[in-house]
Amino acid sequence: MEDDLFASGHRACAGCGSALALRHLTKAAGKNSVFTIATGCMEVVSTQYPTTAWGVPLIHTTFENAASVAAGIKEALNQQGKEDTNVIALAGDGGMVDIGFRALSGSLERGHDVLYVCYDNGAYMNTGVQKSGATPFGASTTTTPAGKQSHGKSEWQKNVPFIALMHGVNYVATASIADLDDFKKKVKKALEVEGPKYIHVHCPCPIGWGFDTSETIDQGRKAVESGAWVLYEIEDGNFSISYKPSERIPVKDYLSGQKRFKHLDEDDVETIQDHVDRNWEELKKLEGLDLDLLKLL
Ligand SMILES: Cc1ncc(C[n+]2csc(CCOP(=O)(O)OP(=O)(O)O)c2C)c(N)n1
Ligand SMILES: [Mg+2]
Repeated sequence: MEDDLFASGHRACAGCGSALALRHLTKAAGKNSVFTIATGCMEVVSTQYPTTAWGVPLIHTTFENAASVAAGIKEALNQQGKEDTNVIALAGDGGMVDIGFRALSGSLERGHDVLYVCYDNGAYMNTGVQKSGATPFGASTTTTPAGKQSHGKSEWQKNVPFIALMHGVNYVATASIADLDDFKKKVKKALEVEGPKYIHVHCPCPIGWGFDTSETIDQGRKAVESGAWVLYEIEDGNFSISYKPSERIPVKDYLSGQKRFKHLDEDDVETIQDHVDRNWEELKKLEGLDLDLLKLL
């Protein structure tokens, strides 16, 4: 039995995909791990003094510097001869893709032996569902509200896994709470790799996305089955898709179950379907290619 190092009794909402991700991330990483966590839902729900859900050491950083603090911890542990302790920097999409991006980039560049994990619930959920660089196109958020003039967010997502790769990172992966075995396998594999590594895990949020709390896994699965979220890994520059649905379901089946997309008209859905199709075809072309090329200047 794996230890439960992110214990129940925390204050996450029912059906929280991010809490599930943390539970399995900590299980996969094991006891000999130190975490940093940026401000965000997962920190807020798990660390109210004098309680904690954490069975491993955790430092709550500011919103923007989970990656830098993790880098400092790693170097300090090395000085103490504790090279084999896993150091993991954790942040939400706001904290990793946007506001902590500079710290992430600097830490990746310096090459610290740290695993960076972004739990991506698609918006700044803790402060009331503001859009982030990871919010999908068309999603209604409190800062991209759908209405007469707006069909939700008008930009596509920022591709941080590939940006991480281009820093020279030797292990990059995407994951989803819809496939926890795949996620845990990737965490374990990443922790075996020397140097920086990056995992981006897709975590449906019932409150921000607008679906019933019983549907979290189902929403995550529909994202993967439609190709709206693609599971892949890049090991030493070798790209591979981790799961290929025998037949992708229409992206409409994924979008239609969520209130954040309910305003989309047929043209919007077609635009998203075209984008998903193109993304899928382009990613398939990368299989078998050596993406080390992307790391060269
Ligand atoms: C510099 C700074 N700006 C803004 C905030 C307010 N703030 C706290 S949590 C949060 C949202 C976090 O979003 P994300 O990283 O996506 O995590 P989530 O809450 O979605 O889990 C914001 C904006 C802050 N704490 N510090
Ligand atoms: Mg978020």
